[in-house]
Amino acid sequence: MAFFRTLSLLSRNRSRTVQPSNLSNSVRWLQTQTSSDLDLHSQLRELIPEQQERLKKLKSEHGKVQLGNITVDMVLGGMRGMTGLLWETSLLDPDEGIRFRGLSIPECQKLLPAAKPGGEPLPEGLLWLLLTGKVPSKEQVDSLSNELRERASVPDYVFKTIDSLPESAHPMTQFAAGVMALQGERKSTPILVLVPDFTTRTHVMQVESEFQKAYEKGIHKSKYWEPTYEDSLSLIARVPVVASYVYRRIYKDGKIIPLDNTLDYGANFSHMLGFDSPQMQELMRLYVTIHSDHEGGNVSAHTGHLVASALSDPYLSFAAALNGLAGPLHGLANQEVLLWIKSVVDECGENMTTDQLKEYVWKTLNSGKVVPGFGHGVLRKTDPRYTCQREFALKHLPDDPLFQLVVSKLYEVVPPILTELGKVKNPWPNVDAHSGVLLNYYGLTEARYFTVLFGVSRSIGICSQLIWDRALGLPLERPKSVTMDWLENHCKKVASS
Ligand code: CMX
Repeated sequence: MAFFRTLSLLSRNRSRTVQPSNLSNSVRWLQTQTSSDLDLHSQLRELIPEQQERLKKLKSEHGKVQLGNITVDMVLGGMRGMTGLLWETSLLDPDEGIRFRGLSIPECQKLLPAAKPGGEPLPEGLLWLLLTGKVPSKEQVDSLSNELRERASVPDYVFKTIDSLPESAHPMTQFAAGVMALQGERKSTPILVLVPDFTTRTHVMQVESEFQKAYEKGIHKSKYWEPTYEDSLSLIARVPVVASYVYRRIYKDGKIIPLDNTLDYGANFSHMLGFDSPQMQELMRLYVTIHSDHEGGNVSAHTGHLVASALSDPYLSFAAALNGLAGPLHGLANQEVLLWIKSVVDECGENMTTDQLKEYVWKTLNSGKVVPGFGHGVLRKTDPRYTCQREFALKHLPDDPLFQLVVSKLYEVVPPILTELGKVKNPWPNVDAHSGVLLNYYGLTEARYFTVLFGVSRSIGICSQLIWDRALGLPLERPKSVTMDWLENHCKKVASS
């Protein structure tokens, strides 16, 4: 096989089975699988035919079953409440929050292998879970860690692409440019091209993407998932290297720290950024795990999925997803929260009174801004990703003044004010309300960088689903749009009938 998958079958080991109360169907079907090798790719190869059959049956037996009615409100309201996407890796319940292949965050913390007993889950374990629906053994996770390290080499032209941007460019811009460059070319094969003056010159035009190479050669659609798997695993392996390059370039005088061949994914990312304390490594494992996936409709996941539906390769699709993540109503809220909290402290002091904080929240709202870190498009309760970060803080930094401000004062003050507005559907904190405070405590104080961390984590969820998109042969996404004229006429017709 032309692909450069390097993991060998090291030993035989049976997967752990799990018995949480409400396992989803996806986890249940996968528990019945008996394959026990350490190779993720072989496991997927076994699982895919069964899921293809499942989808076929769903289409043929239940294709005409209705899932709801689309209203004008939904069309005008950003498609809220419209069920319109298949997304296998996770499902978001408005009250309970996210479940990864049926497992809640506390269940993942309990069941997924950790670096040491009782520690936070290793993100590689979550990747295995998202891809296979099985809780992996520690040996499987170690094997995947090893594979990701082996895939983590980043060609020099990626760094040159980033270097061609001004250092003042937003870290997300530099990161997304680096990811786009990853799709580029490793071995140059000059080809002749015609230029406008009708002369010819040599030009290099090849891609790193295994999917694109295979597509150009004419791969059969039933095999699309294989090069997509190769690209996805390589992309997931490489994004921490690109992301930490951006960080060190902007904030640490370009002093780059290479990958450590003894560390797992989360710890290595922390290490390459320049943070080697065991607690920061644990935080990074938790951070990467909980930010990875949030079902399919959020802007970054949906963008990645949409772009990939045109058979764009994983690098192109994920770079597009990052550009969506960089918006302040989505992933940029990660940075906005800390900047906002710092501006509150600057104005009111660390020992601000509740009344001063209320006044600042109202000032924010009255100036037409949102309070970052609160509200959600789907969730209707406090985000469990917020809660688990709060628990981490209670364990490791209970006396940190910013943590005190976030958990006690903001939690007390903001939800009643947002409720008073009368239009906010969820006044409770989301994932972004907490993460910046934790990172800041461990010395990662550069808030403008935070969304890049979110982006690294999202590669795991978006690429896992992308592999399944290809395996299941999901089609080009192309919903129908209408004009206001069309809607008005339609409503008139409905009223008259
Ligand atoms: N502060 C002020 N107003 C808010 C608000 C907040 N935190 N959350 C919602 N609202 C407003 C909306 O702007 C909207 O106002 P208009 O009708 O005037 O446009 C109204 O309340 C209704 O919005 P909604 O249905 O409750 O929420 P949406 O699904 O439209 O938006 C979200 C969801 C996340 C964009 C919104 O809650 C928000 O802007 N929050 C702050 C930014 C943030 O934290 N984003 C991160 C979300 C998590 C993530 O993706 O990372």
